[in-house]
Parts: sequence; structure tokens; C-alpha cells
Amino acid sequence: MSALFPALTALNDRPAVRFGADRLTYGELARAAGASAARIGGMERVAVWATPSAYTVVAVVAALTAGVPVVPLNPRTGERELAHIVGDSAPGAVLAGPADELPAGLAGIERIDVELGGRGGPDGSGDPIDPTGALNPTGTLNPTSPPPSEAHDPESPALVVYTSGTTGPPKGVELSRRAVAASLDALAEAWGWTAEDVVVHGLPLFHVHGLVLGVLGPLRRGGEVRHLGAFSVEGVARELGAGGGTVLFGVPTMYHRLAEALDGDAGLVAALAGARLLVSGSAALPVHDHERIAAATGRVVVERYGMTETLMNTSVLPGGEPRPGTVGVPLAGVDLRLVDEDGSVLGLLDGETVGEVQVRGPNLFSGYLGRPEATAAAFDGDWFRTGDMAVREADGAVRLVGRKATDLIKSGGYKIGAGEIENALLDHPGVLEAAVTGEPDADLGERIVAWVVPRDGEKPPGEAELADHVAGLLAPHKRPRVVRYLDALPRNDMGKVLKKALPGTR
Ligand code: MCA
Ligand code: AMP
Repeated sequence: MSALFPALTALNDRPAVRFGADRLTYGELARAAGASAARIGGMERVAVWATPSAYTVVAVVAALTAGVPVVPLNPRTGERELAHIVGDSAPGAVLAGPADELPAGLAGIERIDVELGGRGGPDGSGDPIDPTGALNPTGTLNPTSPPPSEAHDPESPALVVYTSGTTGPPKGVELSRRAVAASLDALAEAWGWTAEDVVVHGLPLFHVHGLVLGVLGPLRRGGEVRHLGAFSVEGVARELGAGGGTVLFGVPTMYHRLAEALDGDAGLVAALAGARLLVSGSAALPVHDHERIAAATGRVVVERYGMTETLMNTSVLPGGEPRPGTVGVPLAGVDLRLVDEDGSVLGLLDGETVGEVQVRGPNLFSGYLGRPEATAAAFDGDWFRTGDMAVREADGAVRLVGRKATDLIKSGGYKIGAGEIENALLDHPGVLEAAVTGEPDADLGERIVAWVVPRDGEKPPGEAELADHVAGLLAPHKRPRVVRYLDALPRNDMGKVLKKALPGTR
């Protein structure tokens, strides 16, 4: 297989990465990554403190160049979740920016500070430094130095990304170099994605969407990624269109916020209208937001459907008829089928027969780290069971209609298991019983609702206290946004909580 990042090996002056004032060309990125790669070579795995910064990009590229699998860590991860991920993945080192404060949970692990070198730095004007002596000051290779090597087994893991299931703590999804390359190349084919594209986004860098699509994608193409640091409507208006950005990636919550801001913001309208491609994924984009954006800007948001375990499965093809509500057709190399409850394969393209989506192809993960049983249970032969329910339209387009597991919540594009939040709530001294559900939310898609039976009905723990408790143990995006207090949870004869019987739920 060719290298993951051919442009990196070509070492040139083209822009690769921009995070505000921190900017790196391909030459500078190769040099900075090469310096860190030299320090981790031979390790079994490394963690990366995945702040939304150029340090994360350098750290991940360094590890991939060295052939060392990366475990991206959410810098806001709470103590319990961090302890689980670190215990489960046993990284040999944690790569971080020099100014990052790491939590106590990482104290026993070697810390390696990543340097940007080059023009990185607060004012973007630092002189190029060459810690390896491999490059001359213009960022081109000295004749005697070898280019960064990437000759690694395509089946070897590139990333281990943690993702929530219905029960238990998150599982580590092992993604091979082959899967990453295959999925990014299939997207490039579907979208006409090239080295000329400048991808703008404000996604977190510890999940597939922001890291694989949003960072490794542009770098594989030889184009540029401009990260907003944090998503904001103003940032999108500034960077897209006349700002130079050609492609926007976002979750539906971000497009919803853009749709809300369009009225009366001519600059934002022009920025979106001037983009080549607007892509939404991670959750369903409501038709109302699709329509508002199309009406104001003339641009149709393209939806693509993927999953941490499968990377990208389908996409709407740009330039076709607007198809709000569908996630398009299978990408090159991806086989997709719908399967009935009794296991029979559904062949109908009638837009109404519902089945579970199963996929196979070179985009699939290699397994859950250290969990062969969970891996085996996720497959039907060589088909991966996504747990998503869908129908297929007459032209083969996939329309997602729901999920098999009601205990998985998608909030802000993050997948969150109800069980892990329930366990965290039960650890609060004031909580006797707890159940967690998702309910519709115009901004987040779904919001997390905690149903709590307090130990002392006279003095129940407050809503903010419970939210802080969950944020501190797991992560802020897993915190309940609403707490409802009950005297008892509805249960069946076996004692199982009947979530559908909770007041106001279906
Ligand atoms: C709030 N905060 C707290 C607490 N409450 N911190 C600690 N304790 C608390 N009790 C902090 C947060 O950390 C954050 O800080 C700020 O307050 C706001 O938090 P929040 O309300 O959660 O943020 P939001 O405004 O609701 O975020 C919306 C968002 C976000 C920006 C859309 O949900 C997001 O980035 N979503 C992207 C998810 C994603 O990438 N999913 C991909 C996985 P501060 O303000 O400082 O940040 S799916 C995937 O990868 C597959 C493959 C796919 O198909 O894509
Ligand atoms: P995660 O496991 O966090 O990677 O989330 C994957 C899940 O996100 C999928 O199984 C789908 O349920 C959902 N998802 C991703 N993209 C879309 C989309 N375009 N429309 C609807 N749901 C999506």
C-alpha cells in the first residue's frame, strides 16, 4: 500500500494545517512530526492529548509515520472514563502540547511534549527549526537525508478510538491503516475531493469525524485543514468562501446553529454560498435545517453516514437532486444490505421495508481492542451489524429510520450509552435509582434526560450537582441536560426498568 500521506513525503511549501496563528506547511509538518516520531518508534501504542490544536495533528502524524497506533484522548474526559481508557489501551507514552496540563490519571505514563517548530507559535512567525538536521531552512529536504518513512503493514492498527455501547464502559475500536486509506479514498471519489480543497471545521479531534475525516482526510489529499479551535458561526463565516475554505464538515447541531443565524447575516450567507461542498454527518440533519440552508444559500448540504467501527458507508453524491432525509448510496468498495429481524436479507427497494443495516468492505475496523467476544458478536459472518435501521429507496439510496438499541443516545453528534450514565448517577450518594433516556432537542438532536429516585425525597441532589458529577466522572457531553425526580422507577415483574413507561416517553 502507498503511504498514508503521500504529500508529506513530497515535503513542499504547500499549506497543510492552520489553527488560528499556528500554521504548518507540509514540509514543516513532516519535520515536526519526524522529530516526535523518532521518540516513540517501537512503542506498542501511544495516547494523544487531543486538544483542538496543531499539536494534536503533529502528534497523530508523528505516530502514524512511526507506525505506532494512536489512542486519541478527549481532554475533557472525566476521571473514571480516563482510567478505563488508559487501563484498557496501556499507552507507552502520552503526546501533548508543551503547555497542556495533564490530569493525575496520566501521571504514571511517560509524557512527550510535541513541538510545532516551523512557523507555528503564537504569531506564526517563528523561524524554521530543524531538530533532525534533515531539512534546510526553506523546509526542503537536504540531499543526504531520507524522506520520512511510512512503509508499514496496511493491516496494522493506525488508531484506537473509544466509542460508547449500550452497556458498560466504552470499547476501543481498532482502525487499520488500510481502513483509514480506503474510506478516505472512497470519499474523495464521491466528493471530487482534491489537493485544492481547504476543509474548514470545528469538530473535536478525538473521534472519527473530526480526526479521520477532518484532519487525516485533507492531509491524505495534500490539501489544507483549517480548524476553528471551537465551532462558531463567526468562524465559519470568516473561513469559508471568500476566506479560502472550500469544504465545511459539521454535525447537525452545527448546521442547525448556522441555519438559525442565516437570517440577516449576509456575510454568513455569502460564505456558505461560496463553498464547494457542505457535508453533515454523525446524526440526522433535520429536513427543516436542510431547507433553510438551501433556500438562503442555494447550497444543498450533503449527508454521509458512517460509524466509528465502519468509517464511512454511504454518501449523497454532490450535484444530484436534493434528498433531505437520505444518506445516499454505498461508497466505492462498501457492500451494504438490510436484514430482517429473523436474519433474512431484504432485497426490496420500496422505501418502506425496514431492516438493520449491515456492511462489509475495506473500510471496516479490525476488532474491539482486547474483546474478541464483543467483536464476534458485532458480526454476522463477515457483515458488520450497525444497529441502525433503514429502508432503501428505488435508486438504492439509504434512508435511516432509527436504531435497534433505544439505550444509545445521539446528542450533538456524540454517541452516548444510557448505561454508563446510569452507573455514574448511581455512584452519587444522593441517588437511589436512576434511568437515562434521550428526548428530542432542536439543537442537539437528542438531549440526555436523567430519571432519578433520590435517596432522601426531602433533599434530592440538584440538577447542576448531578450534571457536574457525571461530567467529572465521564465527560461533559455525557452530562444530563434535564433531571426528573420520581418516587420509584416503573419496573416489570422481573425488576427491569420499563423506560417506555416513564412519564412523557414513548
Ligand atoms: C458544560 N461544560 C461543562 C459542564 N457543563 N464542563 C464540566 N462540567 C459541566 N457540568 C462545558 C463544556 O465542556 C463546554 O466547554 C461548554 O461547557 C459547553 O458544553 P456543551 O454544552 O456540551 O457544548 P455544546 O455547545 O452543546 O456543544 C455542541 C457541539 C458539540 C459543539 C455541537 O456537541 C460537538 O462538538 N459535537 C461534535 C461531536 C462529534 O464530533 N461527534 C463525532 C462522533 P467549552 O465551551 O470550553 O468547550 S460520530 C463519528 O465520528 C462517526 C464516525 C460519524 O459518522 O461522524
Ligand atoms: P459513532 O458510533 O459515534 O461513530 O456514531 C455512529 C452512528 O451515528 C451511526 O451508527 C448512526 O446511528 C449515526 N449517524 C452517523 N451519520 C449519520 C447520518 N448522516 N444520519 C443519521 N445518523 C448518522
